[in-house]
Order: sequence, then C-alpha cells, then structure tokens
Amino acid sequence: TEGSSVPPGSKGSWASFLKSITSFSGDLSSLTAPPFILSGVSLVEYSSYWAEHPSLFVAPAKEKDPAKRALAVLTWFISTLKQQYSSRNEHLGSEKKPLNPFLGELFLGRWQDEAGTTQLVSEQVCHHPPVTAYCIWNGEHGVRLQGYNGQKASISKALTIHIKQIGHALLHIDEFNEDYLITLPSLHIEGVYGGAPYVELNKSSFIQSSSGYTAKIDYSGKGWLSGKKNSFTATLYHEGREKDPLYTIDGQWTGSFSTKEGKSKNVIASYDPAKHPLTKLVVASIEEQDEMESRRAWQKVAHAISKGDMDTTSAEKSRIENEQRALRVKEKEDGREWNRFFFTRAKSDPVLDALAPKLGEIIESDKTDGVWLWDAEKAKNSKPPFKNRS
Ligand code: HCR
Repeated sequence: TEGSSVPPGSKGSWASFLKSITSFSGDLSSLTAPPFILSGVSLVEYSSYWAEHPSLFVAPAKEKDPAKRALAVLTWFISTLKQQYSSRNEHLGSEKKPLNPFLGELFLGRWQDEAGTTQLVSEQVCHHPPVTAYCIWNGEHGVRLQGYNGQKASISKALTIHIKQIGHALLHIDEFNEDYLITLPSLHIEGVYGGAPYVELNKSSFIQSSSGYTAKIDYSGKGWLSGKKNSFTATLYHEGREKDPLYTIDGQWTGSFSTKEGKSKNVIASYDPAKHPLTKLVVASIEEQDEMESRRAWQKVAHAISKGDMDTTSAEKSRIENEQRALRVKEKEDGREWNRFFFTRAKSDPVLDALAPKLGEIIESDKTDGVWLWDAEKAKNSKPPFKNRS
C-alpha cells in the first residue's frame, strides 16, 4: 500500500492481521500481531505514566485556595496525557501492542527528585478481561493516587480501533482531606491500515472534587479552532455551573497549553512540555527483582522481540501462559482464588460512591465486577523484596 509503514518482509503477516481484526470485538490482548508492531513492555508498566512529573503530581498539596488546588490537579492531569497516549509514538515510531500482563504481575518503582520520593505499585489484578490496578503516593506531600483500568475494544469498517476505558482514578490530598475522581477518556487508534498506529482521544473526561469543583476536558482530534491534532479544551467550574467557568485551558495534550481566567482571553499560566523534563522511574535491576515482577518475568520475551525472533517470542510467551493456566487449574481444584499482593476487590468504594453521582451517568459502566482498592494491610505484610525497596 502507498504510504505504508509496514516493513517489506511483513506485508503478508500485516494483511492477515488486518483480516483477523475486522471480525473481532472485545479483548485486544487476544490478537496475534506481527513482530514489528509488538513491544516488549507490559501493559502493567503503563501506570507509571501518571507521575513522570512528580512535582506536578504533588503541586496541589501546596495550594491553599481550593479552586486553585483543583486547577493544579487539572494541570497535572493534562500534563500526563502526552506520556499516557503518545510516548510510544515518540520513542518507538508508532503505537505498539504491549505485552499482556499475567495475573499477579507486578511493576514496582520510585521517582526520586525535588518532590522527594514518589512510589509506584502496579499490579495485574485480573487477566481475563485484563485489569491493572495501581497506587502512586508521595508521603512527604501527602498525595496518593489509586485506580484501576481495563479496556473494551471494537473495530470499525475503516479499521479504526475504538477503545473504551473501564475504571477510574482517585487522587487524595491529606492536608485538605480532599478527593478527586478522575474519569478516563475513550480513545481510538488511527493509522492501523498503513501499519503506523497512533492514539487520538475522544469526547470528554472529567475530574470531580469533594470540594465542589468539576473539570471537563473535551478532546477533539483535529481541533475545532486551531485545526491542530491532539487538541483539547478544558473548563473548571463550581459543580453544576458549567456555563460559568472559573478557568479555561486549551492547547494540545501532546504539546503546550495555556490557562485563562473565566471566559477571558487573559492567559494566567502556560505549560510547555519541553520545559518539564521527566523524572526517570527507578526500577530494581532484573537480578534483584522478584519472579512476579514484570521485567524479570518477561525478560526473555522482550529480548526475543527486540531481536525480531518470533520463534523464541512465541515459545517464551507460551511457557508463561502454560504456567499461568496450570496455576488457575490448581486454584480451581483447591477451591480458592489467586491472592492479589496489594489490592482487594470490594463491592463499592465510599469515595467513588460519593463523587460519581455528581457526574451523572458518566461513570455508570465503570465497574469491573466490583472495584479494586489499595489494601494497606496487604501492602504492609507483602513479603520482601518489595518491602526493602521503599
Ligand atoms: C489500547 C492500548 C492498550 C491500553 C493503553 C492504555 C489505555 C492503558 C492505560 C494507560 O493509563 C493509558 C493507555 C494508553 C494507551 O494509549 C493504550 C494502548 C494503545 C494501543 C494498545 C492496544 C492494545 C494495541 C493495539 C494493537 C495495534 C497497535 C495493532
């Protein structure tokens, strides 16, 4: 095909892959894709995108004014979008298919910088359908984010992959005993036909605070006004008073954006990603890692993918899948469920139940057979080496 990014040797396998996805719906992880589109990074690592700018993550805790605090939360959230949805394009040339985490897979790390220590625990709490739960916290600043997410996919005739995210995130700020419910945007993947997939965000997502503020972020692919890709407009208002914004932010979530007061054109702050370098996540070396930790568990697969060695990739993947299957069979025989390391499934979460109704129907289909909650008791008792890392 003209303008195709598919490597010459992969045309055939890409054509069969395209054929296979036209008749698919649901769980994307079940698709077998050609090696050039595979990444050796597991989806369990993606939780780290929430806090690659620790200073922005903790900034709301320093803000005394509640409206400005809500604005700091919104600014941090928008700053994470570039990492979440376009970093693979930037580093790998296109969106890639991540490794499908196994049940109990862990990704642990910490950021160390001027914001102090910010810690990350990400755990695959469900394999079928895939659900990842995470908790990110900075003890010095008293800020904690916890959440979980899964994806539901469908494919249109034009080969656009539409993805609805299931789940949400909750940010807690100790100093003000304040909670923020963050909903996750829907997305679609374009450029699939030509073998150079990339993500665009759809529609809107919301942040609802317990202090009575709502933020609405509207995403528009080409930009209503600017015509630029990855555009958005966000407004922050007293709940129920959408027509009367306190702040408006617009720009590109992959680029820069500016904040204005009310509906005015008066810019009070601007954000340029080039001026906010990322803090690198510190992850234990593979030798130090537990066998449940992602990079250790997938080491051979990741290596084979990077070499384009499909035989080893599938052999090593099958080995992990078979081990997992055997574990599930054993659990069934014993009449027990896999015990998650850091999270517990609950019927409901009081914080979510208090904030979600303020957003109406938006979050209704959010449950993945209950909600996943960070379990401080479990975390305390987690066996070493996890403990020794903090
Ligand atoms: C859809 C996606 C896997 C899920 C990824 C999620 C939604 C995961 C949670 C993160 O917080 C945000 C996030 C960002 C990614 O953009 C999104 C991925 C984009 C592609 C990937 C598919 C499973 C890959 C499909 C295979 C194609 C490229 C052929």
